[in-house]
Amino acid sequence: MKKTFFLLIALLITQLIFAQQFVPNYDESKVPKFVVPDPLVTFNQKKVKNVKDWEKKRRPELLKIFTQNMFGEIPGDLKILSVEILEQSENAYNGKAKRKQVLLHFEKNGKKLGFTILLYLPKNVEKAPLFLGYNFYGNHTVANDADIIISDAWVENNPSFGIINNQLTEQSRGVRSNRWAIEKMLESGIGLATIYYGEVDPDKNDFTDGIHPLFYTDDQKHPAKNEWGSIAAWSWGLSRAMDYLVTDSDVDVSKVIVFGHSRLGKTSLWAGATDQRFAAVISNNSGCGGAALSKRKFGETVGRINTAFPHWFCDNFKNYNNKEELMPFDQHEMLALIAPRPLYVASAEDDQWADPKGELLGAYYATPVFNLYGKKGITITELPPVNQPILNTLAYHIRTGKHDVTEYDWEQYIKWAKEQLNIE
Ligand code: GTR
Repeated sequence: MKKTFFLLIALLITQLIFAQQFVPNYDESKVPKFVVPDPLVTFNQKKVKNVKDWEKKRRPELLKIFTQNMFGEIPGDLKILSVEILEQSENAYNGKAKRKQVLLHFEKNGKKLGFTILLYLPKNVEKAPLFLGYNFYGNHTVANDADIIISDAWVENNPSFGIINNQLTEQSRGVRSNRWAIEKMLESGIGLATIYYGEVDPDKNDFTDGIHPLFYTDDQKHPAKNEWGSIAAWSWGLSRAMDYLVTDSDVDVSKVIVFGHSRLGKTSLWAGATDQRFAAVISNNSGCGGAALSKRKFGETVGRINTAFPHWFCDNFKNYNNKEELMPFDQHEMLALIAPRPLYVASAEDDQWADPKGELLGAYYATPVFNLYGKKGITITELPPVNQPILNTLAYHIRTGKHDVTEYDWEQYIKWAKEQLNIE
């Protein structure tokens, strides 16, 4: 009895400490003073003077530090075993598109995994530029299209989409069509390739499913401290999708724009940083661990994200829980890894959790690297007026509204992508 009482008290105290630690700060005057690491000075204090220094010295050391301390190393190589065209049609999306559903098979150490890419390609374009991005609730949620195959992978329950028992059903067909301006893309001569992220790695703190176990040796149950979390696994999946796309004669592989929202925006940034075949990158409301500077500790923080989602990053990243000031890097340097390729960072006014100002500053402090290549970036340190995009190579906007992907966002992305990648 006494023991239970003390245990309860201990539990209460731990919870209180936890709650206090993670009260998010939304007050600009309480943002701590911090030093922004200079992307153009190496860890040995050598000034990066030109593109060569950047590409030969600084970029590789930054890529390494993000890999080892944040997203995690991929423990080996794995190529597509086989490609299976599950379905295709010359007459999809009210006759405006070709559709393909392509299943990629993988196998390693006797274990298997497969994920399906849904492609809509504009009919009147011989080799189409593409937006490539993950969806949160299955390919069949992105359009009201009866022919999209429903995934049987694990999914987070969402009763408002009719998702119970962690299973996708017919009920959720088209429920996320508002987040994908497919019509607008097709009219602009750009296609869409999308994948349900849960097929690559289910979004839960469980490393016995998804892609991770294919790389385990013996009775391993978890990646090592410096090895990949789920975000690196998802971005690995985008690179494997790219491996397929380069073989698809309907696609212009020099114009694949990797896109993602929120956790999947963190993913698109990491995919763009690690795989230079992506011609451009879009981060929609990616926030903490994405485009926002961690050292500001505004909204979601490193400690909070690593506690709520312990599987997203590698375990080494937890060393910086509530110790952002000790980080020898910050998110602007991840954005800089994408230079000189076009990069769009987008925020939403009511999405303070993702720290819009921190996202703007991420772009601002990445800009010197873009400038090194003669490309324009972001030169302001105060948020611009809402709905007034800055469409440079490194682009930024803050729109009205909440954490979401809207028609407005897509209008900007399409306009910018067309300009940046010379899409007719
Ligand atoms: C939130 C998380 C954010 C963001 C978001 C999302 O709960 O704290 O970092 O990733 O989820 O992915 O929708």
